[in-house]
Amino acid sequence: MPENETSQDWLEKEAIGAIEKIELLTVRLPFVAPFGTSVAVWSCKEALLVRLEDKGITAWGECVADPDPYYASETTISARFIIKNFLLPELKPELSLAALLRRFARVRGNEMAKAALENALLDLLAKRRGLPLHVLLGFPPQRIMSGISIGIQETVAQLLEKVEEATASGYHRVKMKIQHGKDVEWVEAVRGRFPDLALMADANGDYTLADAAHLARLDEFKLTMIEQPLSYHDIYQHSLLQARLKTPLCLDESIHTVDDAAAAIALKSCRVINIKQGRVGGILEAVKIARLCAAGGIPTWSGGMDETGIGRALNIQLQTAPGFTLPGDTSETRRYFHEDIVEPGVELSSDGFIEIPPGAGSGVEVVPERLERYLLDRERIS
Ligand code: OSB
Ligand code: MG
Repeated sequence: MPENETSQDWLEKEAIGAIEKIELLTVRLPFVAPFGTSVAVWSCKEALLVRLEDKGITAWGECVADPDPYYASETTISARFIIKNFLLPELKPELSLAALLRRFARVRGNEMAKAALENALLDLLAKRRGLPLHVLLGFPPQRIMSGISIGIQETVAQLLEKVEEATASGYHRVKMKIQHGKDVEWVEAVRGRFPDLALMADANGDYTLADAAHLARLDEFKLTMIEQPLSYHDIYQHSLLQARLKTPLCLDESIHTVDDAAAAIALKSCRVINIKQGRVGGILEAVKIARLCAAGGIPTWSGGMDETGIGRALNIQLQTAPGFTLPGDTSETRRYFHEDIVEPGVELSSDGFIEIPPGAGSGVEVVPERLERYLLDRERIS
């Protein structure tokens, strides 16, 4: 299906229709190893899931909010509150998805809550047609580039070991988390050992403009980018920092909407944007941001939130959209969990690429026994 006006008719014109059963679930899956960042160390993935059931079809959405407000202000509990009290009450069978999303716009912020419900509705609409989500969206299939995000380690030796494992697995690029005290020397060590590696660093907002000279010391290590060096809600100060650095900056936390992306591009706050569909209110907003970036000459990539297989599958489908020209944070299932709740899991092929799973919707199926094993609570809404 070509990406044109007619292929998107369903979005504006087709009614979502009745949905027999709507549930909110919370799961908690232990990580293979704790994931350290400058803002928090997470040892498990706790996620709010949206489950829709209709005429034998089950569709899923995953909210990327954590139980804590350390990466973003939304949490699993705030998202549940917003979905139950403000988003689901707007869901009427006669509305198209586009009309529903316009109603969601009245709710300020809360992009992670909105994305979770939009995820589930897109999965449902695609499964009703028996189409993979990327086909419904009008994007041709392609193999997806891989990337890995390595958390803050105790020692430089441990970091080098993790980078070694990642390169041996075939990842197309490696991201290392940095923070005050674990930055210049740590990047220098990795670059010294891996001279040709596509390497970037993510600070999760650990620095201020007063650190500009310190951050400029990273310029000599040929990083592909430095992600979110400054505050989670800043766009302007990043433009001042970018003017002082050779290394491209990439915004993550600061970008919640297509307007944020437009501001960042206009101000030259960054030369790359990390698009997390869960952080920007869903896949359709993510596609708009990718289009804007492509038009502005800003490469983009799909970030991750250590999602379960549900969210990761949606991130994979999203990367078929034009504009996703860089490897994202899409890694193999085994890098996160001993056991995930979906099949098939993500695996890298020998050349480091990821195949889009062939099934309808997101392409993955939740395995009931596994869901049961990691389930914290399950609430039927309607
Ligand atoms: O800043 O990109 C980030 C994980 C959780 C919260 C924030 C971030 C991350 C990652 C890992 O970097 C992404 C992934 O592997 O899914
Ligand atoms: Mg980041």
